[in-house]
Amino acid sequence: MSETGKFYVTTPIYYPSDKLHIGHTYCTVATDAIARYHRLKGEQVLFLTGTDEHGQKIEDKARQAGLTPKEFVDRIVEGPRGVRELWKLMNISNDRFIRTTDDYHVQSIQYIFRKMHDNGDIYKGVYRGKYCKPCESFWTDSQLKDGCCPDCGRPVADAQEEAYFFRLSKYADRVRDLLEHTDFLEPRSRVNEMVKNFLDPGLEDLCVSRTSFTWGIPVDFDPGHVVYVWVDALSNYITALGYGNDRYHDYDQGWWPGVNIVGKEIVRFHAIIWPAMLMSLGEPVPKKVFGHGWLLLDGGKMSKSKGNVVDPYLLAERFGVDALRFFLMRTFPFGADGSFSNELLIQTINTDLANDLGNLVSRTTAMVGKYFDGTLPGGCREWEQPQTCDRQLREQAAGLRERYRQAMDAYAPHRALEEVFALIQRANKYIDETMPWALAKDLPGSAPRLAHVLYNLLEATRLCGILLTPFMPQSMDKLFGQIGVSPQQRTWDSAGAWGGLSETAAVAKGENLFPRVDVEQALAELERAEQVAQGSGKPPVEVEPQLTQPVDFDTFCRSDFRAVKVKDCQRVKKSEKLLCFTLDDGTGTDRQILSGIAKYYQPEQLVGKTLVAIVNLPPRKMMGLESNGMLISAVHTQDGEERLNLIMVDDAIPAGAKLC
Ligand code: ME8
Repeated sequence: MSETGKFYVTTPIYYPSDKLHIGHTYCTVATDAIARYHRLKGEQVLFLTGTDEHGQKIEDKARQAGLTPKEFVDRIVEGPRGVRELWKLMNISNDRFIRTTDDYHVQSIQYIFRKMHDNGDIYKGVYRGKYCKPCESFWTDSQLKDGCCPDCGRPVADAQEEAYFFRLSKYADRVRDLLEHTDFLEPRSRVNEMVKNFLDPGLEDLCVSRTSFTWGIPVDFDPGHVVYVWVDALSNYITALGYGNDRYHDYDQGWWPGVNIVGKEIVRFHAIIWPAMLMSLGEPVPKKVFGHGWLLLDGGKMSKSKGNVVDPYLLAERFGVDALRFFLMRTFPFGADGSFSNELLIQTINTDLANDLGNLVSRTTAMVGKYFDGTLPGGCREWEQPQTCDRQLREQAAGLRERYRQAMDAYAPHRALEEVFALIQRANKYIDETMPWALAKDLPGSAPRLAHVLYNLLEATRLCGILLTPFMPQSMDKLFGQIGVSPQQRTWDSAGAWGGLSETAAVAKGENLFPRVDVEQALAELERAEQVAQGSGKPPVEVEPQLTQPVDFDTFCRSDFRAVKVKDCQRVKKSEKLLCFTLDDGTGTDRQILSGIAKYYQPEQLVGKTLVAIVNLPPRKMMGLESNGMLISAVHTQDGEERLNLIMVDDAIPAGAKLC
């Protein structure tokens, strides 16, 4: 049966300090698959992601880039190849995207801070301790590892300033109870880490405001202070529902508590500070915090500073979005660390997608086409004397949805996929056992048995397709098209029983869903693409697509292009766009051309330059002035902005020279 009810799930909100890498993508894809799974079951889902945009690190980076912090984060969040574009590319189905610079969030944070202050949980004191700037984390001496930040291993700095403190210590017992006696935090191994590393040594009160930088949310009753970035960031999970603001009203509609999916290094914030904040506010703690593992590269966590970032754009463009999504979920047990490599990615695509799933689909659809013209005869669903292999296939399929459900509910998408692939492998074995091509030799007498075998294969494929949809939505849509599955036959309910596919579905072998990847070639291509991306360090340039319609040669030759030298250039009064050029075109009479390029050039820059113009266009009037020709320039788009450059030629080319 479909499930009803509300399911609210979140990813962490990402720091827009650098480009996102495949590790960030891992977490978002996993949360997306979980959200899609709950939607498939018929639940109402609210899926939140976003960006965490305040803090000293961002302020410093913006300064280095010569931008204001807001301009800096806008670029990374909204700009080309930014955060939003990446999630769109990866087909992430978030219902909401929060930026901590959004006005409603700012309003809520001030409300939250004030509320905790007014109830006596926030007080003023002096902060003395160590601060790790890259991690935006305060540490006590006892928490440091070899005098350095225990998270990133980098040096920490002494810090002392007037600050507000949150009475975290007051909530130590309740948090311990929550961790030890409920299944609030999973996997369970993370509970032991929290208890041993943070609760057993004793929880100290937490410094929750700063005065030494300004890029944060001001404490409204003491504006010299900005709210500690983690208090600001963690609250996003409720401010995005409308807690403390009027923008949304979902908090009051029963969407909280939800499930927070996070990486293991930020479990500390989510499993200790976050529930304590909620307790102070008198609000329920999350239903669950799930701390997934890291994707490692060469044994270390991916990070830009280590120079081993793997660009999700390049990987998705080379291998396909669904193949990348699938690989991330299939290969790495969600709660544990895993070693990422391009070889492993290609191997998974070739083995699971091209060989197992791809072959099952292409062989089955090809045989239905070849032996039955794409439509099986009615009555093929059942067979009066099922053979052992028929029974085994159906039995394995029968329990699949339940095994898959258990795995997904335990936040083990890798296990859910393992179950689906076990059926795919069983179905491929069924082809070898039943040998449809041998049955086809005895047609038409063998038609009923052959049709039954092919029906079983289509039906097993349909069931797998439904359960793979949360992981590879676009490809499964194509697959359903090929095996003739209607929308009613793609539902969770219909995945629970054998025989949902209509016997006479229209089957059509289509494009190869998952082409095999040539390992050597793909690795070489990837390396080149990575070199280009890193070498330029800039977002790629976009140019207009080339016209394909030919122009006949004589027409082209009638265009008269000449070198022209700029004698004078002025802005046209009352026009923001136009420059008026006086040009030497070699005829001895000045030529006047108007060009809409004022936004790209100062007039005085152009005097004395030799440009290219087409000189035999009919005269045109603009702003009361006559223009005789057109200057030629090159246009492209970069950083989302259109750029224009006039074509300038060597001074050795005299005014009036014909260009051909
Ligand atoms: O932590 N493998 O943001 P963030 C797996 N703004 N996951 C990885 C990873 C890797 N190699 N690298 C990063 C923050 N992640 C805060 C969150 S939430 C209120 C505030 C995961 O951009 C990481 O574990 O540094 C985290 O869950 C997420 O990416 C965002 O990291």
